[in-house]
Amino acid sequence: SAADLVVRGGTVVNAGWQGAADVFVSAGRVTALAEPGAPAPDGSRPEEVDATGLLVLPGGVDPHCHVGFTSGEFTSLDDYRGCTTAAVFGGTTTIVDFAIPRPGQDPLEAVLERRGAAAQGLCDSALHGCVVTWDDTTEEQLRAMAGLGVSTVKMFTTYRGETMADEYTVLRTMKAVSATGGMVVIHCEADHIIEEAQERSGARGRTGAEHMGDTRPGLAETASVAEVLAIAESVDAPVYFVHQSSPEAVELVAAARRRGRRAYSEAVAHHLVLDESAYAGEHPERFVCCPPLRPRATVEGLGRHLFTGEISTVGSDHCCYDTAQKERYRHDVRAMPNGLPGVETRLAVLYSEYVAARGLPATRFVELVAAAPARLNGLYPRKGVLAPGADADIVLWDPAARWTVRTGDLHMATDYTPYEGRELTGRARTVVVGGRVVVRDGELADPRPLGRNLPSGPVGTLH
Ligand code: DUC
Ligand code: ZN
Ligand code: ZN
Ligand code: ZN
Repeated sequence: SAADLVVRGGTVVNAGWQGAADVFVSAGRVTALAEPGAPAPDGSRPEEVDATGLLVLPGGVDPHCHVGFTSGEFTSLDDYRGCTTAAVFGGTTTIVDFAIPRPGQDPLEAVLERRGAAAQGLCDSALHGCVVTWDDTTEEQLRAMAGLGVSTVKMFTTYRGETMADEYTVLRTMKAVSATGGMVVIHCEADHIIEEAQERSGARGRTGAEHMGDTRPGLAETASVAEVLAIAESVDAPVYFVHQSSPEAVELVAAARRRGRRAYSEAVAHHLVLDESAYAGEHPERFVCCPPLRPRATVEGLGRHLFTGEISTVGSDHCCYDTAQKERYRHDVRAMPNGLPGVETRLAVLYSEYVAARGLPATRFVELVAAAPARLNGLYPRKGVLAPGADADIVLWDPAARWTVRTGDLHMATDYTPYEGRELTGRARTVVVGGRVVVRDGELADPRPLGRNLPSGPVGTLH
Protein backbone atom coordinates (compact mmCIF):
# COMPACT_ATOMS: atom_id res chain seq x y z
CA SER A 1 0.00 0.00 0.00
CA ALA A 2 1.07 3.61 -0.53
CA ALA A 3 3.27 4.93 2.27
CA ASP A 4 2.69 8.33 3.84
CA LEU A 5 5.71 8.41 6.13
CA VAL A 6 9.09 6.71 6.27
CA VAL A 7 11.69 6.85 9.04
CA ARG A 8 15.04 6.40 7.32
CA GLY A 9 18.59 5.72 8.33
CA GLY A 10 18.14 4.67 11.94
CA THR A 11 18.74 1.55 13.98
CA VAL A 12 15.44 -0.12 14.80
CA VAL A 13 15.37 -1.62 18.30
CA ASN A 14 12.68 -4.10 19.22
CA ALA A 15 12.60 -6.31 22.30
CA GLY A 16 14.26 -9.25 20.59
CA TRP A 17 16.23 -7.72 17.74
CA GLN A 18 18.00 -4.60 16.58
CA GLY A 19 19.38 -3.60 13.22
CA ALA A 20 19.48 -1.00 10.48
CA ALA A 21 16.06 -0.62 8.84
CA ASP A 22 13.74 1.98 7.36
CA VAL A 23 10.22 2.01 8.77
CA PHE A 24 7.34 2.58 6.36
CA VAL A 25 4.01 3.86 7.65
CA SER A 26 0.61 4.07 6.04
CA ALA A 27 -2.67 5.28 7.55
CA GLY A 28 -1.34 5.23 11.10
CA ARG A 29 0.16 1.76 10.97
CA VAL A 30 3.60 0.35 10.30
CA THR A 31 3.54 -1.38 6.94
CA ALA A 32 7.13 -2.57 6.57
CA LEU A 33 10.61 -2.67 8.03
CA ALA A 34 12.75 -2.40 4.92
CA GLU A 35 16.42 -2.43 4.00
CA PRO A 36 17.99 0.98 4.40
CA GLY A 37 17.32 3.08 1.33
CA ALA A 38 14.55 0.83 0.02
CA PRO A 39 12.29 2.61 -2.47
CA ALA A 40 8.80 3.63 -1.38
CA PRO A 41 5.94 1.51 -2.69
CA ASP A 42 4.84 2.45 -6.21
CA GLY A 43 3.21 5.79 -6.55
CA SER A 44 3.81 7.03 -3.00
CA ARG A 45 5.86 10.02 -1.95
CA PRO A 46 6.07 9.56 1.80
CA GLU A 47 7.24 12.27 4.15
CA GLU A 48 10.78 11.32 5.15
CA VAL A 49 11.99 11.57 8.71
CA ASP A 50 15.76 11.31 9.05
CA ALA A 51 16.92 8.99 11.82
CA THR A 52 20.62 8.91 10.96
CA GLY A 53 22.60 8.21 14.12
CA LEU A 54 19.44 7.58 16.12
CA LEU A 55 17.71 4.56 17.61
CA VAL A 56 14.19 3.93 16.34
CA LEU A 57 12.06 2.47 19.11
CA PRO A 58 8.45 1.42 19.49
CA GLY A 59 6.76 4.13 21.57
CA GLY A 60 7.00 3.57 25.29
CA VAL A 61 4.05 1.95 27.06
CA ASP A 62 3.73 3.18 30.64
CA PRO A 63 1.87 0.45 32.54
CA HIS A 64 1.49 2.58 35.69
CA CYS A 65 0.45 6.17 35.29
CA HIS A 66 -2.03 8.09 37.46
CA VAL A 67 -3.85 10.91 35.67
CA GLY A 68 -5.63 13.39 37.94
CA PHE A 69 -5.39 10.90 40.80
CA THR A 70 -7.45 11.59 43.92
CA SER A 71 -6.27 10.31 47.27
CA GLY A 72 -7.87 11.81 50.36
CA GLU A 73 -8.01 15.58 50.02
CA PHE A 74 -5.45 15.74 47.20
CA THR A 75 -5.89 15.37 43.46
CA SER A 76 -2.79 15.26 41.28
CA LEU A 77 -2.64 18.16 38.90
CA ASP A 78 -2.82 16.83 35.37
CA ASP A 79 -5.54 15.73 33.00
CA TYR A 80 -5.29 13.54 29.90
CA ARG A 81 -4.05 16.34 27.74
CA GLY A 82 -1.35 17.37 30.19
CA CYS A 83 -0.22 13.90 31.08
CA THR A 84 -0.04 12.62 27.51
CA THR A 85 1.78 15.75 26.35
CA ALA A 86 4.49 15.08 28.92
CA ALA A 87 4.43 11.37 28.06
CA VAL A 88 4.99 11.97 24.37
CA PHE A 89 7.86 14.41 24.95
CA GLY A 90 9.49 11.68 27.01
CA GLY A 91 9.02 8.97 24.38
CA THR A 92 5.95 7.28 25.85
CA THR A 93 3.02 6.97 23.46
CA THR A 94 0.62 4.78 25.47
CA ILE A 95 -0.30 5.23 29.11
CA VAL A 96 -2.29 2.90 31.31
CA ASP A 97 -4.22 4.96 33.88
CA PHE A 98 -6.26 3.80 36.86
CA ALA A 99 -10.01 4.03 37.41
CA ILE A 100 -9.94 4.02 41.22
CA PRO A 101 -13.47 4.25 42.66
CA ARG A 102 -14.24 7.12 45.00
CA PRO A 103 -15.32 5.95 48.46
CA GLY A 104 -18.57 4.04 47.93
CA GLN A 105 -18.40 4.19 44.13
CA ASP A 106 -18.77 1.02 42.06
CA PRO A 107 -15.75 -0.18 40.04
CA LEU A 108 -17.74 -0.13 36.79
CA GLU A 109 -18.89 3.45 37.40
CA ALA A 110 -15.29 4.54 37.97
CA VAL A 111 -14.35 3.05 34.59
CA LEU A 112 -17.30 4.63 32.77
CA GLU A 113 -16.46 8.01 34.31
CA ARG A 114 -12.85 7.94 33.12
CA ARG A 115 -13.03 6.31 29.68
CA GLY A 116 -14.18 9.38 27.78
CA ALA A 117 -11.18 11.45 28.85
CA ALA A 118 -8.88 9.43 26.58
CA ALA A 119 -10.06 11.58 23.66
CA GLN A 120 -8.29 14.61 25.17
CA GLY A 121 -4.98 12.78 24.95
CA LEU A 122 -2.20 13.36 22.46
CA CYS A 123 -1.66 9.61 22.47
CA ASP A 124 -3.65 6.47 23.24
CA SER A 125 -4.41 5.18 26.70
CA ALA A 126 -5.92 2.21 28.47
CA LEU A 127 -7.35 1.73 31.95
CA HIS A 128 -6.86 -0.51 34.92
CA GLY A 129 -10.05 -1.04 36.89
CA CYS A 130 -9.98 -1.34 40.69
CA VAL A 131 -11.85 -3.41 43.26
CA VAL A 132 -11.90 -2.45 46.95
CA THR A 133 -14.74 -4.55 48.39
CA TRP A 134 -16.48 -7.66 47.16
CA ASP A 135 -20.26 -7.82 47.01
CA ASP A 136 -22.82 -9.77 45.02
CA THR A 137 -22.61 -7.31 42.09
CA THR A 138 -18.83 -7.31 41.72
CA GLU A 139 -18.52 -10.35 39.47
CA GLU A 140 -21.00 -8.94 37.00
CA GLN A 141 -19.29 -5.56 37.07
CA LEU A 142 -15.98 -7.23 36.31
CA ARG A 143 -17.54 -9.00 33.34
CA ALA A 144 -18.94 -5.70 32.08
CA MET A 145 -15.52 -4.09 32.53
CA ALA A 146 -13.88 -6.91 30.56
CA GLY A 147 -16.47 -6.31 27.85
CA LEU A 148 -15.34 -2.68 27.73
CA GLY A 149 -11.73 -3.79 27.34
CA VAL A 150 -10.62 -3.31 30.93
CA SER A 151 -8.84 -6.57 31.66
CA THR A 152 -6.45 -5.52 34.42
CA VAL A 153 -7.73 -4.71 37.89
CA LYS A 154 -5.75 -2.83 40.55
CA MET A 155 -5.93 -3.82 44.19
CA PHE A 156 -4.23 -2.63 47.37
CA THR A 157 -3.36 -4.51 50.54
CA THR A 158 -2.78 -1.22 52.38
CA TYR A 159 -4.63 2.10 52.94
CA ARG A 160 -7.21 0.74 55.37
CA GLY A 161 -10.54 2.50 55.11
CA GLU A 162 -9.66 3.86 51.66
CA THR A 163 -8.64 1.47 48.90
CA MET A 164 -7.44 -1.53 50.93
CA ALA A 165 -9.04 -4.86 49.99
CA ASP A 166 -9.14 -7.77 52.42
CA GLU A 167 -7.78 -11.20 51.50
CA TYR A 168 -11.23 -12.56 50.71
CA THR A 169 -11.81 -9.74 48.23
CA VAL A 170 -8.39 -10.30 46.66
CA LEU A 171 -9.12 -14.00 46.18
CA ARG A 172 -12.62 -13.50 44.75
CA THR A 173 -11.44 -10.75 42.43
CA MET A 174 -8.46 -12.73 41.17
CA LYS A 175 -10.67 -15.69 40.41
CA ALA A 176 -13.26 -13.61 38.55
CA VAL A 177 -10.74 -11.50 36.64
CA SER A 178 -8.68 -14.47 35.49
CA ALA A 179 -11.85 -16.19 34.25
CA THR A 180 -12.23 -13.35 31.73
CA GLY A 181 -8.58 -13.53 30.61
CA GLY A 182 -7.53 -10.60 32.76
CA MET A 183 -5.15 -10.11 35.68
CA VAL A 184 -5.05 -8.42 39.06
CA VAL A 185 -2.29 -5.82 39.42
CA ILE A 186 -1.57 -5.25 43.06
CA HIS A 187 0.09 -2.87 45.49
CA CYS A 188 1.41 -5.10 48.26
CA GLU A 189 2.26 -3.75 51.69
CA ALA A 190 0.90 -5.57 54.74
CA ASP A 191 -1.18 -2.87 56.37
CA HIS A 192 -0.87 -4.15 59.94
CA ILE A 193 2.92 -3.93 59.70
CA ILE A 194 2.69 -0.39 58.28
CA GLU A 195 0.28 0.70 61.00
CA GLU A 196 2.59 -0.62 63.71
CA ALA A 197 5.60 1.15 62.15
CA GLN A 198 3.64 4.39 61.87
CA GLU A 199 2.47 4.12 65.46
CA ARG A 200 6.04 3.62 66.62
CA SER A 201 7.22 6.63 64.62
CA GLY A 202 4.29 8.67 65.93
CA ALA A 203 5.09 7.82 69.56
CA ARG A 204 8.58 9.25 69.06
CA GLY A 205 7.40 12.29 67.14
CA ARG A 206 9.15 11.01 64.02
CA THR A 207 6.36 11.46 61.49
CA GLY A 208 7.95 14.03 59.16
CA ALA A 209 8.87 13.33 55.56
CA GLU A 210 12.50 12.79 56.62
CA HIS A 211 11.32 9.61 58.39
CA MET A 212 9.36 8.25 55.44
CA GLY A 213 11.58 5.18 55.10
CA ASP A 214 10.97 4.02 58.68
CA THR A 215 7.19 4.26 58.37
CA ARG A 216 6.89 1.73 55.54
CA PRO A 217 9.45 -1.06 56.08
CA GLY A 218 10.43 -3.50 53.35
CA LEU A 219 9.18 -6.34 55.53
CA ALA A 220 5.62 -5.12 54.98
CA GLU A 221 6.10 -5.50 51.25
CA THR A 222 7.61 -9.01 51.27
CA ALA A 223 5.03 -10.27 53.78
CA SER A 224 2.19 -9.11 51.58
CA VAL A 225 3.77 -10.39 48.35
CA ALA A 226 4.12 -13.87 49.85
CA GLU A 227 0.49 -13.91 50.96
CA VAL A 228 -0.83 -12.64 47.64
CA LEU A 229 1.25 -15.17 45.69
CA ALA A 230 -0.39 -17.91 47.75
CA ILE A 231 -3.86 -16.52 47.10
CA ALA A 232 -3.16 -16.35 43.36
CA GLU A 233 -1.85 -19.90 43.32
CA SER A 234 -4.90 -21.17 45.22
CA VAL A 235 -7.21 -19.96 42.43
CA ASP A 236 -4.69 -20.50 39.60
CA ALA A 237 -4.74 -16.81 38.67
CA PRO A 238 -2.00 -14.66 37.13
CA VAL A 239 -0.81 -11.72 39.22
CA TYR A 240 1.26 -8.59 38.60
CA PHE A 241 3.00 -6.78 41.44
CA VAL A 242 3.25 -3.03 40.92
CA HIS A 243 6.21 -0.90 42.04
CA GLN A 244 8.27 -3.60 43.74
CA SER A 245 10.96 -1.80 45.67
CA SER A 246 13.39 -4.49 46.79
CA PRO A 247 15.27 -7.47 45.36
CA GLU A 248 13.70 -9.64 48.08
CA ALA A 249 10.19 -8.84 46.84
CA VAL A 250 11.19 -9.48 43.21
CA GLU A 251 12.82 -12.78 44.14
CA LEU A 252 9.62 -14.09 45.72
CA VAL A 253 7.85 -13.47 42.42
CA ALA A 254 10.69 -14.91 40.36
CA ALA A 255 10.60 -18.10 42.43
CA ALA A 256 6.87 -18.42 41.78
CA ARG A 257 7.47 -17.97 38.06
CA ARG A 258 10.12 -20.70 38.11
CA ARG A 259 7.44 -23.00 39.56
CA GLY A 260 5.29 -22.21 36.54
CA ARG A 261 3.11 -19.46 38.02
CA ARG A 262 2.19 -16.46 35.89
CA ALA A 263 3.52 -13.89 38.34
CA TYR A 264 5.22 -10.66 37.28
CA SER A 265 7.26 -7.89 38.84
CA GLU A 266 7.03 -4.24 37.91
CA ALA A 267 9.67 -1.81 39.07
CA VAL A 268 9.23 1.94 38.76
CA ALA A 269 11.96 4.30 37.65
CA HIS A 270 12.44 6.18 40.91
CA HIS A 271 13.12 2.99 42.93
CA LEU A 272 15.81 2.05 40.40
CA VAL A 273 17.63 5.37 40.56
CA LEU A 274 16.90 7.34 43.73
CA ASP A 275 17.62 6.19 47.27
CA GLU A 276 16.65 7.06 50.83
CA SER A 277 19.36 9.71 51.09
CA ALA A 278 16.79 12.00 49.47
CA TYR A 279 14.95 12.00 52.82
CA ALA A 280 18.00 13.53 54.49
CA GLY A 281 18.06 16.37 51.97
CA GLU A 282 16.56 19.83 51.96
CA HIS A 283 13.13 18.81 50.59
CA PRO A 284 12.37 15.31 51.81
CA GLU A 285 8.64 15.71 51.12
CA ARG A 286 9.29 15.93 47.40
CA PHE A 287 10.44 12.30 47.50
CA VAL A 288 7.57 10.85 49.51
CA CYS A 289 6.33 7.91 47.49
CA CYS A 290 4.96 4.54 48.30
CA PRO A 291 6.78 2.22 48.82
CA PRO A 292 9.41 4.71 49.95
CA LEU A 293 12.86 5.15 48.47
CA ARG A 294 15.15 2.47 49.87
CA PRO A 295 18.82 2.23 50.96
CA ARG A 296 21.41 2.40 48.18
CA ALA A 297 22.25 -1.32 48.44
CA THR A 298 18.57 -2.16 47.89
CA VAL A 299 18.45 0.10 44.83
CA GLU A 300 21.51 -1.59 43.37
CA GLY A 301 20.10 -5.05 44.14
CA LEU A 302 16.81 -4.15 42.50
CA GLY A 303 18.60 -2.79 39.45
CA ARG A 304 20.53 -6.03 38.95
CA HIS A 305 17.19 -7.76 38.41
CA LEU A 306 16.65 -5.70 35.26
CA PHE A 307 19.50 -7.61 33.64
CA THR A 308 18.34 -11.09 34.62
CA GLY A 309 14.79 -10.80 33.36
CA GLU A 310 13.36 -11.13 36.85
CA ILE A 311 11.81 -7.67 36.61
CA SER A 312 9.24 -7.81 33.82
CA THR A 313 8.37 -4.14 33.29
CA VAL A 314 9.39 -0.62 34.28
CA GLY A 315 6.61 1.89 34.88
CA SER A 316 6.61 5.43 36.23
CA ASP A 317 3.91 5.45 38.93
CA HIS A 318 3.45 9.03 37.76
CA CYS A 319 1.50 11.18 40.24
CA CYS A 320 1.63 14.85 39.36
CA TYR A 321 1.54 16.61 42.73
CA ASP A 322 3.25 19.96 43.14
CA THR A 323 5.42 21.21 45.99
CA ALA A 324 2.53 22.98 47.75
CA GLN A 325 0.62 19.69 47.91
CA LYS A 326 3.69 17.80 49.06
CA GLU A 327 4.57 20.42 51.68
CA ARG A 328 1.15 20.76 53.23
CA TYR A 329 1.65 17.83 55.60
CA ARG A 330 5.40 17.47 55.45
CA HIS A 331 5.43 16.97 59.21
CA ASP A 332 3.13 13.96 58.94
CA VAL A 333 3.68 11.40 56.21
CA ARG A 334 0.43 9.68 57.19
CA ALA A 335 -1.47 12.62 55.69
CA MET A 336 0.81 13.41 52.75
CA PRO A 337 -0.07 12.52 49.16
CA ASN A 338 2.23 9.69 48.04
CA GLY A 339 3.73 9.76 44.58
CA LEU A 340 6.21 11.45 42.26
CA PRO A 341 5.87 13.04 38.82
CA GLY A 342 7.64 10.80 36.30
CA VAL A 343 5.79 9.97 33.09
CA GLU A 344 8.12 12.21 31.09
CA THR A 345 11.41 11.09 32.64
CA ARG A 346 10.84 7.31 32.80
CA LEU A 347 12.63 6.38 29.58
CA ALA A 348 15.47 8.86 29.85
CA VAL A 349 16.30 8.05 33.46
CA LEU A 350 16.27 4.31 32.82
CA TYR A 351 18.24 4.62 29.58
CA SER A 352 20.86 6.86 31.14
CA GLU A 353 21.36 4.92 34.36
CA TYR A 354 21.08 1.41 32.98
CA VAL A 355 21.79 1.37 29.22
CA ALA A 356 24.38 4.15 29.01
CA ALA A 357 25.95 3.74 32.46
CA ARG A 358 25.62 0.01 33.21
CA GLY A 359 25.43 -1.70 29.83
CA LEU A 360 21.85 -2.95 29.81
CA PRO A 361 21.18 -4.00 26.19
CA ALA A 362 18.95 -1.56 24.29
CA THR A 363 16.74 -4.49 23.27
CA ARG A 364 16.12 -5.28 26.93
CA PHE A 365 15.37 -1.61 27.60
CA VAL A 366 12.68 -1.73 24.90
CA GLU A 367 11.29 -4.90 26.40
CA LEU A 368 11.03 -3.30 29.84
CA VAL A 369 9.49 0.02 28.81
CA ALA A 370 7.36 -0.99 25.83
CA ALA A 371 7.03 -4.63 24.72
CA ALA A 372 6.42 -6.34 28.07
CA PRO A 373 4.03 -3.66 29.37
CA ALA A 374 2.08 -4.01 26.12
CA ARG A 375 1.94 -7.81 26.44
CA LEU A 376 0.91 -7.82 30.07
CA ASN A 377 -1.82 -5.26 29.42
CA GLY A 378 -3.31 -7.06 26.43
CA LEU A 379 -2.10 -4.38 23.99
CA TYR A 380 0.49 -6.40 22.07
CA PRO A 381 1.29 -6.44 19.11
CA ARG A 382 -0.70 -3.30 18.41
CA LYS A 383 1.62 -1.52 20.85
CA GLY A 384 5.15 -2.30 22.07
CA VAL A 385 6.77 -3.41 18.80
CA LEU A 386 7.72 -2.02 15.41
CA ALA A 387 6.36 -4.57 12.97
CA PRO A 388 3.88 -4.60 10.10
CA GLY A 389 0.38 -4.03 11.44
CA ALA A 390 1.44 -2.29 14.67
CA ASP A 391 0.28 1.25 15.39
CA ALA A 392 2.87 3.69 14.04
CA ASP A 393 4.01 4.99 17.44
CA ILE A 394 7.71 5.54 16.86
CA VAL A 395 10.41 7.20 18.95
CA LEU A 396 13.58 8.56 17.40
CA TRP A 397 15.95 8.29 20.34
CA ASP A 398 19.27 10.10 20.47
CA PRO A 399 21.53 7.75 22.45
CA ALA A 400 24.31 10.34 22.68
CA ALA A 401 22.28 13.36 23.82
CA ARG A 402 23.74 14.76 27.03
CA TRP A 403 21.34 16.92 28.97
CA THR A 404 20.53 18.20 32.43
CA VAL A 405 17.07 17.68 33.86
CA ARG A 406 15.37 21.02 34.61
CA THR A 407 11.74 21.32 35.66
CA GLY A 408 11.32 24.28 33.30
CA ASP A 409 12.24 22.14 30.30
CA LEU A 410 9.69 19.44 31.14
CA HIS A 411 5.96 19.41 30.40
CA MET A 412 4.45 17.82 33.48
CA ALA A 413 1.85 19.88 35.35
CA THR A 414 4.01 20.40 38.43
CA ASP A 415 6.75 22.71 39.66
CA TYR A 416 9.41 20.14 40.47
CA THR A 417 11.05 16.94 39.35
CA PRO A 418 12.83 14.50 41.69
CA TYR A 419 15.67 14.45 39.13
CA GLU A 420 16.37 18.21 39.11
CA GLY A 421 19.96 18.87 38.04
CA ARG A 422 20.70 15.25 37.12
CA GLU A 423 22.87 14.78 34.04
CA LEU A 424 21.45 12.22 31.66
CA THR A 425 22.60 10.51 28.50
CA GLY A 426 19.94 9.71 25.91
CA ARG A 427 16.71 11.49 25.03
CA ALA A 428 13.69 11.27 22.77
CA ARG A 429 14.16 13.68 19.89
CA THR A 430 11.26 13.12 17.50
CA VAL A 431 8.09 11.19 18.32
CA VAL A 432 5.56 9.81 15.87
CA VAL A 433 2.11 8.96 17.20
CA GLY A 434 -0.32 7.06 15.00
CA GLY A 435 1.78 7.98 11.97
CA ARG A 436 1.82 11.74 12.76
CA VAL A 437 4.96 13.57 13.84
CA VAL A 438 3.78 14.96 17.18
CA VAL A 439 7.17 16.02 18.56
CA ARG A 440 9.84 17.10 16.08
CA ASP A 441 13.35 17.83 17.35
CA GLY A 442 12.00 18.46 20.83
CA GLU A 443 9.20 20.82 19.77
CA LEU A 444 5.47 20.13 19.72
CA ALA A 445 4.56 19.76 16.05
CA ASP A 446 0.97 18.50 16.23
CA PRO A 447 -1.17 19.35 19.27
CA ARG A 448 -4.36 17.64 18.06
CA PRO A 449 -5.94 15.50 20.76
CA LEU A 450 -6.53 12.28 18.85
CA GLY A 451 -6.03 9.84 21.72
CA ARG A 452 -8.14 6.72 21.92
CA ASN A 453 -9.23 4.57 24.81
CA LEU A 454 -7.69 1.23 23.92
CA PRO A 455 -9.54 -1.95 24.75
CA SER A 456 -7.13 -4.46 26.28
CA GLY A 457 -7.36 -8.02 25.09
CA PRO A 458 -6.51 -11.03 27.23
CA VAL A 459 -3.25 -10.42 29.05
CA GLY A 460 -0.25 -12.18 27.58
CA THR A 461 2.33 -14.42 29.16
CA LEU A 462 6.00 -13.67 29.72
CA HIS A 463 8.74 -16.07 30.75
N1 DUC B 1 0.52 3.55 45.09
C1 DUC B 1 0.53 3.74 43.81
O1 DUC B 1 0.58 2.77 43.06
N2 DUC B 1 0.48 4.97 43.34
C2 DUC B 1 0.41 6.11 44.14
C3 DUC B 1 0.38 5.89 45.56
C4 DUC B 1 0.47 4.50 45.97
O2 DUC B 1 0.53 4.19 47.13
ZN1 ZN C 1 0.76 1.63 44.99
ZN1 ZN D 1 10.74 21.33 51.10
ZN1 ZN E 1 0.54 4.00 41.46
